[in-house]
Amino acid sequence: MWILGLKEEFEEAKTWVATELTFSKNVDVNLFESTIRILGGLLSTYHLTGDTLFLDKAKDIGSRLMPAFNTPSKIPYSDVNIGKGTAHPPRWTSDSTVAEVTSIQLEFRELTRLTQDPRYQAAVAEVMTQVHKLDGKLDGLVPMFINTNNGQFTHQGIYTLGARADSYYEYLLKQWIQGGKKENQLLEDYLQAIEGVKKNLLQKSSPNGLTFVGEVSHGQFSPKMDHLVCFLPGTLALGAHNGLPDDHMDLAKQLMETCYQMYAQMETGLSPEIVHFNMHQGSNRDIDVKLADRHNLLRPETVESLFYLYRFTKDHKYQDWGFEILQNFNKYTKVSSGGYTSINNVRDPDYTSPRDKMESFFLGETLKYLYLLFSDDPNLISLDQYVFNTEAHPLPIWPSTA
Ligand code: DMJ
Repeated sequence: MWILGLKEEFEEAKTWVATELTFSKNVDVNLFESTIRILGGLLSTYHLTGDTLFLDKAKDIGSRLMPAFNTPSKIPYSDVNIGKGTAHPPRWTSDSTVAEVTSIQLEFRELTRLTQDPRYQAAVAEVMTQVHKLDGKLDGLVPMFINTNNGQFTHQGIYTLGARADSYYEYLLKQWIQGGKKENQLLEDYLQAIEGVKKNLLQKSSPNGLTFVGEVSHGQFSPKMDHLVCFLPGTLALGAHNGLPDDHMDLAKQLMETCYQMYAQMETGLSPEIVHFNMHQGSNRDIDVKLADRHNLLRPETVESLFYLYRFTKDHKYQDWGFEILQNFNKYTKVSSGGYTSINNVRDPDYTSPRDKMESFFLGETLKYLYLLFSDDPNLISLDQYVFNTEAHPLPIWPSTA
């Protein structure tokens, strides 16, 4: 609301935060989701407005999430009771998700900088140090699960840039940027991972030669790509903007085209959750969608990447693609009583099968990135001053102390 200039609505929401938002509740929350959405949102709003109400609330939720790190390995549990101060893994396992434990760092590091309490940063830095040293990576690519008792990767052998691993890669680069590009280990792990992507996961589809990022499962390549992977063009472009190799930008542009095609080639012009690319000579279409994968959850990754690509290249085709996507969200997911909904089927314009569910990331990310994509003001959340957390909440790049 603040970024979009909705000042009246913002004041109303602020009153709600001041009078209604309380975290002393006997409720289990997910550490990752609460960090990126609530802690990240509060920290960001504090920076944009300068209002200490939001910092106080950020400190409150941040400290209530800390019991998650009390594990034998110091790799955090997935769930915390923010009222009782107890934490636990999901009922069926003692594993946590790799993307979840490695995508809370921007927020807790910032909380330490603002509060001067070193415990937040120390807890999340310990996770990065351990993950850096672990065996079981494939050329810098990480498995999807990590055990909270022994700190080792589990269910090894599957490598993806999609669900459960995605934002590990995003936060390597973004922590390096947040900290003023000094933490070399983060940069090295990021660069190695991108080489790992090129070597193991990158292929071209048939007949049109779209570059895509597949998965490796126990040594076998699978041409499966989650919509979640579409964060990667934006992240690669951000890296190139920060001095990383030019070929990262070339790859960003190729993958951006592919992510756009995941929308454009569907009957509704909206991407499904997962696609499979054809690699056989003579296939007549590049993209297949399995019945179970035809849903669209209003996810942000493609429009997020379009925003980065437009900011850095000024090529208007990225705005045009984003506008097409927005029009299709309006056509197929807008609800007459207000709001938008996830749909079950992007392949049938006459039977999209609405779910009656709108994820908060549609407002926090998808619409915010579309707004920023259509703005021609490079200073509206300058990418040289801010780094977006994985829920699209801008946090400041730390001022240089040198
Ligand atoms: C968001 O919560 C974040 O962007 C996360 O990194 C991935 N999943 C959703 C959006 O798709």
